[in-house]
Amino acid sequence: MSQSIDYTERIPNNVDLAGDRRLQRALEAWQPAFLNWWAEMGPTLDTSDVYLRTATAVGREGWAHFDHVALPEYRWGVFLAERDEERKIAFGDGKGQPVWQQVPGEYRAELQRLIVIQGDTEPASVEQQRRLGLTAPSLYDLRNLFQVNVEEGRHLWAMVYLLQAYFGREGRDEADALLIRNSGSEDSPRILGAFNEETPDWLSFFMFTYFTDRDGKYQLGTLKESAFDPLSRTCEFMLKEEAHHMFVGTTGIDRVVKRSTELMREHETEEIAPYGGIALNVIQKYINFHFSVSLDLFGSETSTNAANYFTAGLKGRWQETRRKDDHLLTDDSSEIEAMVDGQLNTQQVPSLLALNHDLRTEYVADCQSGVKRWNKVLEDAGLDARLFLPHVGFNRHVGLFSGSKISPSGEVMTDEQWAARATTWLPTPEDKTHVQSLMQPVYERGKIANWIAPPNQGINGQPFDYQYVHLA
Ligand code: BYC
Repeated sequence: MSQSIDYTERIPNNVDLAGDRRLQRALEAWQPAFLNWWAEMGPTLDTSDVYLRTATAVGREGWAHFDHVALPEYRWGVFLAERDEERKIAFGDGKGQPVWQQVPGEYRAELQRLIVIQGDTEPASVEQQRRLGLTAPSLYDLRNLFQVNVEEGRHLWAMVYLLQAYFGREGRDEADALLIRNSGSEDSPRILGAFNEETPDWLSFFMFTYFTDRDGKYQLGTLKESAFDPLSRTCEFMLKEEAHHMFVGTTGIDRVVKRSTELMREHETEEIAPYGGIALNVIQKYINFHFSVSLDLFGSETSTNAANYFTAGLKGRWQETRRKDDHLLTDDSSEIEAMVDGQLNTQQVPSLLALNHDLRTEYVADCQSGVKRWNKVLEDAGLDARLFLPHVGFNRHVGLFSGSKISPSGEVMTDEQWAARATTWLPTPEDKTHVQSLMQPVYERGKIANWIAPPNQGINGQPFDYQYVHLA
C-alpha cells in the first residue's frame, strides 16, 4: 500500500506533520518566506494556469495527478518514500547495523552540510530559469519549464523539512539562508559554481536539464544510500520527479538537433544561422560548456571529504547495494586519470579517496547515452557530422585538472595554444547573441519556433496542440 498525501493540511505531507506541532509551526513560519521568494525570484511570465502534475501518493502506482493549476497555488509539500523497517546500513563502518532515524551527534555537521549543499541547488535552478518563460518556443515547452520549476521548489521543501525536523536551531537558520542566497549574487551567491551561471536561452536550459540535472540524479542517488534514513527516503522520492527533468533535456536537445538537420538539408549548408537555425558546431560548444561545468559539481577526483562521508555511512556510491565488493573499500585501489608532471597519466589511488571519481565515471557513461541518441538523429538524416563529449579534463575549475589547459580531444595545451582555440570550443559572445536572437516566444496553441522540432508526443497523453498553459 502506498502512503497517500494529505492535501487538507496547509502543508501537504505524508510525514504526519499534524502529530508534531513544533515542527509544523516551524514549517508554517517558513512557508510565507518561500512564497515570497517564489513571487520575487520565481518565473517572471504571468500565467493564469499551467497543466501540471502533482504528487498524490509516493508509491509505485498513481503518484501523479495532472490538472491546470495556478502556479502560486501549486501544493508544495513534504513527501518521503515509504519506510522499510528492515533497512540496514549498506556500507562503511556501520555496515549491517540498522539505519538511523535520528542524526548521530558525531556526524551532525557533515550531514547538515550535505543537506544544505543539496538544498541550495534547488532554488538556484529556479532563479536561473526565471526569465525563460518570456521566450518559450511553444506552450508545451513552457509547461515543461514550469513543471521543472515547481518540482525544484518542492525539492527545496524536501531539504528544508530535514533541516527543520532534525537540526534544531541551526537547521532553521540554514533553512532561512537557503532563501537569502541567490544565483549569481555578488554578496551571497549559491554554493556551487554551476548554479551561479546564467541560463539565458532555451538551448542552455535543455543543456542544463540534460547535464546539470543529471548530476542531481547521481548525487541524490548517493544520498539515497545514506544511513540517515529520512534523507534516504526523501531522495528516493525526489529521484522519481527528477526523471522528467532529464527527459526534458534529452528530448529538448533531440529536437534542436533534428531541426538543425532539417535546415541543413533544406538549404544544403552547415551554416544555418541565416535560416534561423542553430549550427551543429554551436550545439557542440554548448555541450562542451555544460558538460565541463557539470563535471565540476562532483568535487575533486580525490577527496578526503568523500572518503569520510562514505566511511561514516553518510553518502554511498551509485547503486551501492548492487556493487560486488565488501562495501568498506579499505583495502581497494582505483585507477584515475590525472595530470602528472605536466602530462595526462593514470594513477593508482586508494578507492576510498576516489569516490567522487567513481560517481563521475558513472555519470559520464550516462551522459554518453544522450550523445548516442543525438548522433542517431544525424545519422538518420544522412549527415556525417557527429557530436561528442569533450575530455573530462576540458575546461575544469574544480579538481585535479583545474589549472591545466586540456583540449576537448584530450591534448594538454599551453595557455597560448588554449587562448588561440578557446573560441572554437566554447560559446562565444556572437554564438550566444545569435542563439538569443532566435528566442522569440511562441504562445499560439500547436505552433512552434523555427529553431526546434515539435516533440513526438505531448504530456500525459495530450496532443502537442493542447492548451498546456493559459497566459494571464
Ligand atoms: N563549487 O573534497 P572536495 C542538483 C569545495 S545538483 C564550489 O573536492 P567533496 C540539481 C568543497 O565544498 C546536485 N566549491 O569535494 C541539479 C570543499 O570545500 P571545503 C547537488 C566546491 O566535498 C539541477 C572543497 O571544495 N548535490 O541536485 O567531496 C537542478 C574540496 O572539496 C565545488 C550535491 O552536490 C564546486 N563545484 O564534494 C537542481 C550533493 N566542489 O570543505 C538541482 C551534496 C567542491 O574544503 N554535496 N567544492 O571548504 C556533496 O556531496 C559534496 O559537497 C560535493 C563536493 C560533491 C559538492
